[in-house]
Amino acid sequence: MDKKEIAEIFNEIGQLLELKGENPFRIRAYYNAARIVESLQEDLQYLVDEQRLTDIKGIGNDLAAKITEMVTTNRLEFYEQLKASLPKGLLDMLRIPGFGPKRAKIVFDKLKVDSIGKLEAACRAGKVAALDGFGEKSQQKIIEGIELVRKFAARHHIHKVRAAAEGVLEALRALEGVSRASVAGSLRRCRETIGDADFLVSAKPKDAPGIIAAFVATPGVISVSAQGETKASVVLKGGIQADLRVVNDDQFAFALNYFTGSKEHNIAMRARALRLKNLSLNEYGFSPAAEKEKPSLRDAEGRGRQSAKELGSSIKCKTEQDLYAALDLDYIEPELREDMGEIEAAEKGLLPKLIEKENLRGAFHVHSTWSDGIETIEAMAQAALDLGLEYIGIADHSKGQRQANGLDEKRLRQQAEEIRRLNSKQDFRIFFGSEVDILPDGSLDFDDDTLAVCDFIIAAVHTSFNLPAEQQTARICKALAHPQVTMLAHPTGRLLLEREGYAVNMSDVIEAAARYGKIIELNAHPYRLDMDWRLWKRAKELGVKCAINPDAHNIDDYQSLALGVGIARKGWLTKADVVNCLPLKQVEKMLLRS
Ligand code: DGT
Ligand code: CA
Ligand code: CA
Repeated sequence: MDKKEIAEIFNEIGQLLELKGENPFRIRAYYNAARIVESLQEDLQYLVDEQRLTDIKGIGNDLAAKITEMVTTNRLEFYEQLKASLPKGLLDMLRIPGFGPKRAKIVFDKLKVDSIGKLEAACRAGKVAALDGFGEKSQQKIIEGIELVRKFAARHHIHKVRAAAEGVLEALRALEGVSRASVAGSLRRCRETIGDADFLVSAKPKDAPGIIAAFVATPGVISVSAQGETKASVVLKGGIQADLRVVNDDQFAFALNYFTGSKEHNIAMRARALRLKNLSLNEYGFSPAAEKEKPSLRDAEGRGRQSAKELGSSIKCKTEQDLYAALDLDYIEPELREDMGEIEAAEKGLLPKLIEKENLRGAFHVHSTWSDGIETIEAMAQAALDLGLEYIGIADHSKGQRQANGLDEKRLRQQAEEIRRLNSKQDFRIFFGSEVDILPDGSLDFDDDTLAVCDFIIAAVHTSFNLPAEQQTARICKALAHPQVTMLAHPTGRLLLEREGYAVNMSDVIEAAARYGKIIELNAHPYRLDMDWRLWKRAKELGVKCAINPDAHNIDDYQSLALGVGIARKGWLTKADVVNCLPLKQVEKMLLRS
């Protein structure tokens, strides 16, 4: 088990103990342990081997023994027993937003409710509202929360699926007889959430069954849903569904294109093949279109498959590049294949040269121990330097964020001093910023003199999510109009698969950013990916710049920058559109000007 998995189990133990009404100190110790383990920099295996776990603050003998057990045996007996001692549905209920262990315990104790289904029934019968400390409003919230859980149940955050898919892909590539292997589907297109992971492999037909058999036995596969000669569906660790197809190598480019999708992109491609070349296109290849196929798009979708099998492919395409070229198109990167104008642009040679991970030169929106980050400024700077970056922008919370240890005016000035000191003794540049709360009326959490201490200001909504859209929009636009604001943080406040963003008119916000020359953040945290990729094309047209921000609270969080780049690519952005692709000198100039 790795750090993340162990941290998750400690968190769950905390919740299970809360459900049992255990001693709060004992509960807190597990939540703390989860945080500590997740942010550990050292290798766990090493700490276990050297028996040095107890050197870590907050890890005593008992926790050390549990971590050792998990690292060495991949399970934790204590946790298994604890889980077995409570109804499983009780834990499921904790996935309902805003419904924690304390509330779960009450409905369990008072109403014998031990599953989401029973909870919903109890709410609909008005029994939950009647409980002490609940009321009509929270009952309604729970019903809405259950609907959200259902809506989101079948999808996963992309970083989780990526992590699970990496190992599978590696295992596939290592198999005997495999010539090429790739992920496909929404994972390859870098969608923000993923329904299932799709894998594609090319091999000789005689090797296909062996490859399928090896796939379903890959470590990380927890159950097999379907298994045939050339395809299989499984469930990976974390409940992630995955599909594998095996095709001949001369079909690979076609199959990769088809299974990468999107479905809408495929339909447009097929229509183009038919219209322009009188060819039928499907996952096996091109073939001459049958006479009856020509009339309509709908027919093209339905009948292509059959005729290709009958006729065999007539144009060879080794790669997807060849396939697009055969349709007189520039190569279209997977991230763009959403039928949002990419085919027209590829036809005219107007596709942008998309930003790449290597283009990033720095990162704004980095937290430190001064607010709710877990590393010092110096450690965050060093880690960024190690990643090859030239600068970071520290932006801890402002005073309104009391629970996040936000800085007041005095501490902000002290932090400015500290950063000046750090900058004077190293080559690496730390810009001094603040993630300043936008108050409900659109004013900022600091006065202008205080704001002026900073090199840059990230304005952020963290409160009053329930304002009517018009008011929320006006609030944000007013903050953007403030001369000292540099950029807007996570514009909708959404938490993917957990909470919808607040109601806000994003096209007004984008226009305001354009009017006032303000940057919009692409918050790269895998739960946010906010501003949404669908909106960047419009922002770019209006000249609004993007900052791909890690919103880093620990060193690992810098990894999300790569995901941010994927989403920026999905939004058609080039390195010229992204301010943290600028070299240090130009960032200095940009911040001085604003
Ligand atoms: P997901 O799994 O919901 O996140 O999204 P995808 O895009 O991975 O969808 P999935 O796994 O159902 O199918 C993978 C790709 O296969 C999809 O992107 C396009 C292609 N595909 C699936 N069904 C159809 C279809 O009915 N027509 C066409 N043209 N393509 C399809
Ligand atoms: Ca999929
Ligand atoms: Ca699939």
